[in-house]
Amino acid sequence: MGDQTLKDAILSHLKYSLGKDADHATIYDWRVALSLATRDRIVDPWFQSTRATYRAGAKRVYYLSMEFLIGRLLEDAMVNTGILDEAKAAFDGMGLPFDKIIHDEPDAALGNGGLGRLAACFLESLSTLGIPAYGYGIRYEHGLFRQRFDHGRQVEEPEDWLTQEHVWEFERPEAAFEIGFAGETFENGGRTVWRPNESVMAQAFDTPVIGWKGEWANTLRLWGALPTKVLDLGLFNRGDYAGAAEPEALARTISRVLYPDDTTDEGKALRLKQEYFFTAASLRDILRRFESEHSDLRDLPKKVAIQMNDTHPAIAGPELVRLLHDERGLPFADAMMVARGCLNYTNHTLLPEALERWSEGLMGHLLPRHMRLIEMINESHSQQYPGVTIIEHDQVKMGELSFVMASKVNGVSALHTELMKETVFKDLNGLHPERIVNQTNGVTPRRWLKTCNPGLAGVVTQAIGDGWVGDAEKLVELEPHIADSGFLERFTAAKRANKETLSNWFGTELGVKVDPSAMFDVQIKRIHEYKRQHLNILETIALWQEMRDNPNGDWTPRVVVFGGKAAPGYHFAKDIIYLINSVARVVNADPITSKLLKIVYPPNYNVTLAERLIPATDLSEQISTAGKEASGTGNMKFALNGAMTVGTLDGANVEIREHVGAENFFLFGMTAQEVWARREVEDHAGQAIAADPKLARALDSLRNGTFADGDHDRFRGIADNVSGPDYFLVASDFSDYWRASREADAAFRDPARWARMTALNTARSGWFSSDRTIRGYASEIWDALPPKPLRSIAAA
Ligand code: 9GP
Repeated sequence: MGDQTLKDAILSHLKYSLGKDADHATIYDWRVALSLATRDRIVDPWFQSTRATYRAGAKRVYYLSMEFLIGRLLEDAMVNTGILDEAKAAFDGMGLPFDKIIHDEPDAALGNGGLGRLAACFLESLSTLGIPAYGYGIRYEHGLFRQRFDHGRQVEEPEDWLTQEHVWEFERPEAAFEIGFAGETFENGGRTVWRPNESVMAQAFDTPVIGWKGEWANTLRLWGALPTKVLDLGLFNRGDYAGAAEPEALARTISRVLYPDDTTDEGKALRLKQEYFFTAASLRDILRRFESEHSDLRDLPKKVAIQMNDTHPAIAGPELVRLLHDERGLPFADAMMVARGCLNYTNHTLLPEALERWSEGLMGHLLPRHMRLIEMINESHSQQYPGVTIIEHDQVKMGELSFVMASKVNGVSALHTELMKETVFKDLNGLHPERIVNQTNGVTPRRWLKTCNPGLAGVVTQAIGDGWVGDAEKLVELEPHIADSGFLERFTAAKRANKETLSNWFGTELGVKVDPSAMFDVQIKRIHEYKRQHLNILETIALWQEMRDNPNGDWTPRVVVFGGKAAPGYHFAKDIIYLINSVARVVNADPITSKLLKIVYPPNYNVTLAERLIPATDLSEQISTAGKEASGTGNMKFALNGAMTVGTLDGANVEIREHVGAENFFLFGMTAQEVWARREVEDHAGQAIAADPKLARALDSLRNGTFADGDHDRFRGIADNVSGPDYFLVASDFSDYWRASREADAAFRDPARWARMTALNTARSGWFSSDRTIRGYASEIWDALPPKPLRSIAAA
């Protein structure tokens, strides 16, 4: 490296790492060469960070997560190391298409949604703040499935990001642990020994994660599964080639596919194996690192804070006790105390079907020693605190296990944390009232404003300087500028330019022509009944019907955009997708409303698509049934990028509204308490439908074949659900949603007012930075600090 310019470094990698000469290099070659040149700028701060951590004997944070939805890394890394402009100039100078090169990168979809993306934001913030940390997870060969639509229906195809070399990672063959399953336990010399009869190797792959300004880098360590024995030579020599290759195939299965569903319970045994696999490998790595520096295991909580991201790594409790008690000989009570001193648990959902439970039979078979330890943990807890059990109806309740084994348990928004105390963990909270704390989620402003929305970020920086990038709460300094019409014009022009870019993309990629001056109304997230995409499409149908009745009315033209995947086995959610696409087909072809309403559903929603849609959004749809969305993080990204929200009092919407001001938020719907009361009302849906002819008419259109080529039955299931049980209260919230949506329309027709409201959303959203969230975890949960001010480390 030395004094080499970035351009020289790119050319040098092209030649010596890829073996290509510039005349014959493809876009892929250039992208890999640029990535390697960027990675070179990260390695030194990465080493310095590790050295500084060792020198200071600092406490490390270990974030255990089944999912890290990191998306593309190149642009983010260039932004954080400050080389983006130089890179662009280098490629412009060579006459090469810079945008195309950076968009060549595959989107690493190692997560389902919010939980995984949160983990990725947290890693970046941990590095930005200089807190020594490791993210631990699984290196899935296939991330979340790729979604395509076949005549409007979702089709899942395997995702294959690793068919290309993943240039950011370093393979660590020396960092490998043998992980066992099943087998038997026996007593030997006063200790319990577990002898598994099946095992795989967990091998580490490290990706450095660089923080803002390139001063500190932490490590994302993902485990890949390898066979302990590559080939059964005996079988091979006897001609049984398939049998001989089986150990390898079976082992690799563990890290082959991201479990595509966070709500249903297929593939249980494999899922439990995945959970144990990465948790066990991570804990061994953590203990190895600790023991290389310290001798007294009782000091572990002083040096190690482990965060269990949801219950997926909950087996960490019994596994850590096993490592300390069975393998290292600490008395059981001490092992419990040390383990609990290190472990913390974040709960991300109150949905009962998403709170994991494992049958005792499966747990006892795959992890016999752990099952026994869970019984011991349960006994020791219930002796001290009668009334709560971890094992019930032959099932291990992983939420309760995590709670009992954690120092702190946190929810992810103020409302969610309160509801946790009142519902799922009511009894445990009564026994341990100090244990539950709140840490409202956040998003990194580097990726979710500076990188994804350079136009708007430039307007902000021009007004207040770039201090906001490292300290997003400085965005409040925008407020005085909002009185300046020149600033508002620039703000609006940046949004308008993003909308034009997106409109062109809709045209070229999806064949849908939209008017960039229409209101862009966007709902992007996993498709789920509680998120209520069906409420949105019903309201859109009603709007279309009203527009057709009165095409010359005072309408605000809308482009309604959806994005999101449904779990493959979640049929109702897949029907909602089919309905949205079917409505889009009819509405978009309607000449009467063609200037007023369009519906766009780009397939395969992922991080990259979010980065494209959010900067161009006017109205953000956050319309879940109150009490169901733990927090949401998309809601924060939209507000930060100057979109207005139409939303319920759910998750972090509540705090967003408090921050941006009630007058800058379109609120509708019942509160969580009202939702509970409403469910008790007999025929609540029927009453709501009878009271709102627009809703009745929209539901009729689902039953009379309007969107189904005359087929009366295709979408009847959705109509019947909303008219009948309607657990998610679509019917009951419909009228108020309609009202709030029309208020949004009216506000949009007043451009000066709209501009002010949206700029205030940006100015007041700095609190939703994941830097603030991580500071909260660091002080209230981990007791972890940066070893030194960052600049002095970089200089050392
Ligand atoms: O559903 C929650 C979402 O509301 C939250 O923002 C996110 C991050 O905390 O976690 C989601 N939960 C899950 O993905 C699975 O429990």
